[in-house]
Amino acid sequence: SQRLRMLKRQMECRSDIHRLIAPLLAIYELLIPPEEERAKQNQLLALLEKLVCKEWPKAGLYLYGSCANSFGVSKSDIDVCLAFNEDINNKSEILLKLADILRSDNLQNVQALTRARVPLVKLMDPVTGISCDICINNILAVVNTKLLKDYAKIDARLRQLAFIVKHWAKSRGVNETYQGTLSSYAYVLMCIHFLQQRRPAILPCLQGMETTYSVTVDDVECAYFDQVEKLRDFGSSNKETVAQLVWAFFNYWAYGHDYANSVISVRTGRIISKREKDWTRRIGNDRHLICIEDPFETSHDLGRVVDKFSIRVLREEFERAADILQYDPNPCVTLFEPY
Ligand code: 3AT
Ligand code: MG
Repeated sequence: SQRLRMLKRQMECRSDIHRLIAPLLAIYELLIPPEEERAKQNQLLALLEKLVCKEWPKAGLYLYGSCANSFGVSKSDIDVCLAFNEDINNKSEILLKLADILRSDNLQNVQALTRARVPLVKLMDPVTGISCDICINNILAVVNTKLLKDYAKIDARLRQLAFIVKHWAKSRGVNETYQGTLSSYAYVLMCIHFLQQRRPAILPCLQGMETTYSVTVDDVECAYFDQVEKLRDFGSSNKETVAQLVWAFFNYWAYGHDYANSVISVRTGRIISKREKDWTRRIGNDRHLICIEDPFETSHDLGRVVDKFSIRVLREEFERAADILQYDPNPCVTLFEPY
C-alpha cells in the first residue's frame, strides 16, 4: 500500500512544479562559498603546514570534508587530516603536542579532544576567522572526500540537490549525529544514490566501472573510475530539473523507501537487502533503522546513529518536506523554516 501511495503521488506531482526552479536555484547560488573564502582557507592551511612541518617534517596535511568535497556551503568550518606514513598508536600524545604548537602561534580556542570517537584538535584562526578541526591519519575520509568531489563533477544537479538537502537538514535540526540524526556525509550519499537510481540515470556507479584510481587504506581497497571528465554527458538524456528532483527525493524518503528491508548503496549503484548485509538485527548499538552503506568501509552503516526516537523525527521531517513541496503555495520558504 505504501508503493501504491508512492505511485499515486508520482502521477500527481503538482503541475506548477517548474515554478520552483528559479527560487531553488537562487537558494543554491546563495549557499555557494565566494571565491575569497577559498583563498582564506588556503592561507590558513599554509600556516598550519609551516607549523606542522617544523615538528614533523615527514607528515602531510590534507583537507577533507565539505571544504574539499565541493559540498561545502559558505562559512563552513574546515576539516584537516594530519597524515603520517606510519601507524600512530598514541594519537593523544601527538594531539597534545600539536595543541601546544598551535597555542604558541596565537591560534585561538585551541582544544585537544583526545577522547572523542575521532580524536582531534579544534582551533580558530583570528586572522581569517576560520574554525578548523585537525585529526590524525583519517585517510579513508580523505579518499571518500575525493569520491564525492568526483561525483559532483559529473552532473551539476547533484551539487544543486545536495546543497538544498543539506540546507533543509540544518534548518530543520536533522543534521545532528549526536542527537541521532544524519551527518552531512550521509545526506550527500543519499543524493548520489538517488541520482544513480533515476531513469534514465543521472549519475553512474563509479565503483562498478573500470578502475583508474586505487589505494588501500587500513586494509580497505578503495578503487573506482575517476576519469570523470569523460562522463560529462552521462546524465544528459535525463531532463529532470532541480525542482522535480528535490520533490522526488523527499517523496522517495517519505513514501517510497522500504525502511524494513533496504540498504542504499552508492558502491553498487543499487538498493541491496538488509539480509544480504546481515543488518537485520540490532547488534550492540547498531539498530539499522535507516541503512546507508559507506562506499568503502562497507560494514559501516551511516544510519547507525539513528535510534527508535530519532527515526520518527527523521521520517516526519521527510514527510513534512514532501507534503510542502506538493501542496504548499510558498514551498521554498516553508521548507526551510526553523524548527
Ligand atoms: P558540513 O558542511 O561540515 O556539515 P561535511 O561534508 O564536512 O559537512 P562532516 O563534517 O559530517 O561533513 O564530516 C566531515 C568528513 O568526514 C566528511 C567525510 O569525508 C568524513 N566522514 C564523516 N562521517 C563519516 C563516517 N561516518 N564514515 C566515514 N567518513 C566520514
Ligand atoms: Mg565539516
